[in-house]
Amino acid sequence: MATLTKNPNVNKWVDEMIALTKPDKVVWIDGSDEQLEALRDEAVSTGEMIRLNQEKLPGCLYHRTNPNDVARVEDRTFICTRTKEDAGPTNNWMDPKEMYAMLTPMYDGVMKGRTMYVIPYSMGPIGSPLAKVGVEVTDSIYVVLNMDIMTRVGVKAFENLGDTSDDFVRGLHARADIDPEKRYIVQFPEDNTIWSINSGYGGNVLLGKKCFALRIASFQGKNEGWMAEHMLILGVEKPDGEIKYITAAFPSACGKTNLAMLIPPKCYTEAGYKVWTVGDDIAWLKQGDDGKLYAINPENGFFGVAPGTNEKSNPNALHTAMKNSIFTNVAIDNSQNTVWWEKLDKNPPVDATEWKGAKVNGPEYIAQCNTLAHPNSRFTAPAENCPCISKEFNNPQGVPISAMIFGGRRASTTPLVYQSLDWVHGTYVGSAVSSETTAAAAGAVGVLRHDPMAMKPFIGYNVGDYWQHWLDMGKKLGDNAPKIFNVNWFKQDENGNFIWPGFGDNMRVLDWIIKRCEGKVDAVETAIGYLPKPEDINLTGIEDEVTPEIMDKLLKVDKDLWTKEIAEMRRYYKEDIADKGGRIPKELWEQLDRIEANLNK
Ligand code: GTP
Ligand code: SPV
Ligand code: MN
Repeated sequence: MATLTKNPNVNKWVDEMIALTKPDKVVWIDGSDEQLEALRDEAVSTGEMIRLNQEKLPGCLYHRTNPNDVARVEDRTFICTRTKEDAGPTNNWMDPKEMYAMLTPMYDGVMKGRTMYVIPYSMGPIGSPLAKVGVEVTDSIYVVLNMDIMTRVGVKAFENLGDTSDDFVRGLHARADIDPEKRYIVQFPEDNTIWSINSGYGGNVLLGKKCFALRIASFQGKNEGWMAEHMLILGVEKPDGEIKYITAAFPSACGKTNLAMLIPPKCYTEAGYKVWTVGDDIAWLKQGDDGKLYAINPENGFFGVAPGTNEKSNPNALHTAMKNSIFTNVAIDNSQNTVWWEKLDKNPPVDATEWKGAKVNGPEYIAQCNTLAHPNSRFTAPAENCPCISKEFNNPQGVPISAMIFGGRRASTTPLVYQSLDWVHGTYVGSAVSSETTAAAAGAVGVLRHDPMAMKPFIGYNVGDYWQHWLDMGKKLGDNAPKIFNVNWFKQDENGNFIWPGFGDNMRVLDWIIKRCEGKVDAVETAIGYLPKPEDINLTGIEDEVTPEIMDKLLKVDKDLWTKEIAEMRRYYKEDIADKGGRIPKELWEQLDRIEANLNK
């Protein structure tokens, strides 16, 4: 099939990829409904995808990945800059020449007997000055159909590129043998290039997402004066109609999709508050002509964690995924050919197919401590389905940001919410994010690890330079800089139960954050930042659950724990970052000194 663009840079690169991988057939994805429907039919006929109950789940498909291939693989993810120092201590690195030399034979002829799909796509609204173009070649229809939901795919994506520009990200993906020992997810930031092989799962292969929109884009953002962050974007509409926009960075599977689609408690909805979703995972941020910081969501859909999503926790996500969506590694309820996952409801299907494909008696199987759905099983759903999608979702200029939030899973130490003293301190707070690990990445779950700005797996260059870039952005923004906060929805009691109800009730914390931005509420200055006075968190309707004693625990700054926390940060900065080539700005060291001195006062 003929190429879809006159751009010689695109065509030359695609020809090179064809010569390397030697597919039997090449198909350019134009983005038309007919072409995509034909691909769905083909994937269903080969068994790659399963068509679900079309009455209950119209347009929905199911896909199961190899059980060895169910999450991002951070130990096999590389940033290949010319020098090791430029990749820095948080990334795996190899010399680009060596990496190309190692991978080229693996791709040689890898698509023989298969079809190569060439996917042009835009990250960001077509025509947006903040949008960027990518082209992914892949031998997976699953990738094509997911990219169609997650990005703006087809001929229209080339509009932004034009006929001569070379500014597009080149993504090469081949499934190969799904051999975990030969799996590589490799970014070459200086070449605008991504090579992925031996995986067929989500973030490893939907190259527009983490590989481009965070790893490559963070590198581009540093060079071009903007930011690519692992952040949701939401708008809080107040009773007077004004909408305040907030971003929040939490590590993978720590609540971004849930917060982005939050439904406020009754006392807020009745007063006229409403939350609108702009994005649930990634934000690209740039200073506007008026000096303020504006954010776009470069994505066009949601790749959300399925388990835990239900009519109570996140009805908006559930409804979003009820049509034209793809489900990966959830369970199938065979009696009606629908999907099920843990905590969807209290009635696991009796006649079930679990995520690995075995037919089981659901309840009995669960009783043996197995899960029907993989903990990192996901839905891929179009943003346009979302009942609370912001009317600014496609605004090419983005939305102005008033506050930025960091957070993570912390059983102790970190209070429910606090505000940083200023942008530099806020940058320190971001650098100090740590969180108990989840199933979103391969490896142990529940281990506390540092995850600066929730970007540890996604910073495409030296983490010290990344922190410097944050400081530089703050200088540029000056008085227009958003206020920076930290939250923790995951504080636990002695028995390991969460003491904050979370989900919709997180609105109560957003409310305080907005009032702080507007200068409408006081705070208590502590060594770690500004904390709410307990009476300033609205508990209407949950007074029984969140008693004054619990509120005390939620807002406590425990001197001993924080002294340990700061000591650990000092160790982290020195041993894990500075000693390993991380170029930490001196302003951040000074923050450590200041907090430590204040704790000892
Ligand atoms: P990625 O897509 O991996 O980047 O994840 P995410 O940050 O979007 O996380 P998501 O919103 O999908 O939430 C992941 C898990 O955290 C789910 O199991 C949720 O049920 C749980 N969760 C989300 N918000 C809260 C909360 O406020 N409190 C508690 N206790 N759990 C929450
Ligand atoms: C994450 O792990 O942060 C995700 C899912 O959003 S993935 O696209 O696989 O990275
Ligand atoms: Mn994510």
